[in-house]
Amino acid sequence: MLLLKTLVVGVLFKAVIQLPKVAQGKDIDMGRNNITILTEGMLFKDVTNLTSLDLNNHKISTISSKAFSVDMSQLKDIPIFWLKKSVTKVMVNDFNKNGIWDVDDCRITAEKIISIGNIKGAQAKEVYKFYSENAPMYFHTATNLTEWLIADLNFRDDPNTRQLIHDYLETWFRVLDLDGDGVIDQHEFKVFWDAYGLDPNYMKHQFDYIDKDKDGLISCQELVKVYFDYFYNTEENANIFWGPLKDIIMI
Ligand SMILES: [Ca+2]
Ligand SMILES: [Ca+2]
Ligand SMILES: [Ca+2]
Repeated sequence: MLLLKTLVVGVLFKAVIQLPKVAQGKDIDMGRNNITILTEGMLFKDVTNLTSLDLNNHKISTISSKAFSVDMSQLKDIPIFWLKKSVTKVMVNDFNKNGIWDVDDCRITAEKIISIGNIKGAQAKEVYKFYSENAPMYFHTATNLTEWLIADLNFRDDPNTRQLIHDYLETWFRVLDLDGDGVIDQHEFKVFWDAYGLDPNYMKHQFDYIDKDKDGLISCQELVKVYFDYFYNTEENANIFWGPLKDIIMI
């Protein structure tokens, strides 16, 4: 099995080097859940799952996990940085590992926030209520990542949703402001960061990135601004709202 993996990955490396469209991403790190995009049609997360590779067509035809596969033919005009951010947020939020960010994941998030934040009673109920409601329709209906991403993009581009998202974020801010003093401090931010299982090495970077006025606290306005940037901005920057971006390798 090990030999097969070595062989397949060796072939993949060769293919990556030979193909003209190599872009984005640094390398294929076997120890992490990286994402690979095939311009021909698929995106998936873990190269150790590859079982065969059709070199003539530059296609990987068999993978044991299709959790994060994406039909790129339907996402051709998507800026790659936005795609990276979007897939990263889905992977971070996909607690039940079905390849999309769905309402079940939202409920699991609530449980994690409540547990890690040691939240009790009525406040815990509020957290659960927030995460159980408010999800856009495609959190209920999307059946795969391609559908989810297209719906997310449409949701983003709908002029009517901007205010909705703004209101949603204000409510979310109050949920994350555990002691209700109107700001998110480092302890409260750590509850958020840990609940999503994000890499602790990047927490301070992102806290400081959100804390634009450098008073050591995150205001509602600061949080909304940075979340909006993550969702709407396609230009590359240092915003890692959902933790470090997953590597994407275009072949
Ligand atoms: Ca899920
Ligand atoms: Ca607070
Ligand atoms: Ca601040």
